[in-house]
Amino acid sequence: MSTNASLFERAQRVIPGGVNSPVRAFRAVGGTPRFITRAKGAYMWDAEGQRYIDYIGSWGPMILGHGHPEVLEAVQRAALDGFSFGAPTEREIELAEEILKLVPSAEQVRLVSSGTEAGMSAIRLARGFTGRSKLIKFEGCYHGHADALLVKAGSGLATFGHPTSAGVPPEVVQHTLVLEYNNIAQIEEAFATQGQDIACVMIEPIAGNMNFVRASVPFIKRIRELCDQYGALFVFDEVMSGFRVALGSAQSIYAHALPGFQPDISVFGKVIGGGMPLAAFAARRDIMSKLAPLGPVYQAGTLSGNPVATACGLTTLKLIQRPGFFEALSARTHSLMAGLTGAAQQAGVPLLTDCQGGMFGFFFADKLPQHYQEVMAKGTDKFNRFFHLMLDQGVYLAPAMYEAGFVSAAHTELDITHTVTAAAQAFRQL
Ligand code: HOZ
Repeated sequence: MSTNASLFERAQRVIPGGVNSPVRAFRAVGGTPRFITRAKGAYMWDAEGQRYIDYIGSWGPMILGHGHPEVLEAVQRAALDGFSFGAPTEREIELAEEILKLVPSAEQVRLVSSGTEAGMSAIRLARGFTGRSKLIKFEGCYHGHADALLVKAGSGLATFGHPTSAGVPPEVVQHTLVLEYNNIAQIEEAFATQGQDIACVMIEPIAGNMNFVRASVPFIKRIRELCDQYGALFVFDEVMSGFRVALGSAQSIYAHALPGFQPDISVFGKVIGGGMPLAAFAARRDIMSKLAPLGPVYQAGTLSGNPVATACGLTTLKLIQRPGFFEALSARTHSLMAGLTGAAQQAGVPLLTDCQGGMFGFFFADKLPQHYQEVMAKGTDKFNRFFHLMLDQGVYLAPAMYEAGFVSAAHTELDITHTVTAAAQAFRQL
C-alpha cells in the first residue's frame, strides 16, 4: 500500500515540491502532506485509509459537503453529453441568470475557469472602463497569482509596490498601490494624491487569505465614497466569501449595514463551481459592455463556461437556496466556534474566533487582528502545533495559519462535538 510519505517522495520527483499548489505541501506547518484518495460528506480519506473531518472543503467550494447526490447526478448527466464544446450552451445562461438573481449589484456576468483568471480580468475591465492604470489593493488580501497582484507594499504610501514573486518585473507592478486593510486614513491620503489615476480599489471584504479578517463597515463605506468621488471602480473579490458567508455573498452583509451599498465589479469562484474549475466576474451592464466581443477589453477561454463545471455549479447554487440552508450552516459554524472558545478557555489558552455563514477563522490571541501586520505579529508556533495535534486526531484544518476554514452543510453536530473534544485535548498539550 502507498503511504503518504511514499507518495510525497514520488510526487517530488515529478512535480515541483510534490504539489500543484504550494500551500498543500505543508511547508508552513511541517510534516507530510496527506494524499487524499476520496471524500464523502464532511470527510476525506488519505492514502493510508485515515479518515479526517474536513474543514478545508477544497478551500471553500464544497459548501454542500463532498459528493452531494444531486450534484453528482447533474455532473454525471452533463459528462455523458460531452466534456467541452468551445461553443455556447443553455446551461451557461441558466447559471448566469442564477448568479445575477442573487447578486443585485450585477447585471451581466462572464464565466471563466479560476479565481485568478476572474480577478485578473476584473482589473483589466476596470482599467479599460476608466481609462486609468493604477489600482489599489490591501496587504494580506490575495486575488490570485496574476503578475500585477503579486505585490507587497512599497516603502511609503506614495510609493508603488514591489513584486512578491520572482519573475514579476517591477514595471508590471508599478501601477499597484498596496495599502493597509481597515486603514481609512491611508486610503484617503492615496486618493487625495493620486485619485485621478486610480482605476479601481480591489478588496476581499472578508479576507480569507490572512486567516479571517473582516473589513470594517466604516472602511467599506469610505472606500465607496472615495471611488464615487474620484470615478474609480470598487471591486469586491468574493472568490472565498461569495455564496459562502451568505446567500447574497459578503456584499449583502455590507448592504444590510449600509443601505444601498453595492460594489461596481464582483469576482466569484469556489462555491459557484461546486468543486469544478469555474469562476466569474460580474458588474453593471455599462461596465460589462466594455468586454469583447462588445467592447475593447479582451478576455477569452477555451474552458470558460465548461458544460460539466456549469452543471456542478448550477446545482450547487440551487441547493444552497433551499429554505433554512444558510441559517443551519451558520448555526453549525457558530457551534464549532463556541465549542473551540469554551475548550480553549478551560485549558487557559487565549483564543479568539470569528465566523460568517460557513467560513471561519481563529487566532491564538486576546484581540482579533484588523490587518495583515497584526495577523503576522501572532506567530505561528502555537497554530502549527495545534494543527498537527488536530490532524493526528482526524481533524483536517488548513495547513497554514493564514487560511480561513470552512464548514459544510454535511458537517453534523456529532462532527462538531468530535472536533471540539479533539481541540480540548490539543489545547491541553499546547
Ligand atoms: N489559494 C488557496 C489558498 N488560499 C490554495 C488553493 C489550493 O491549494 O488548492
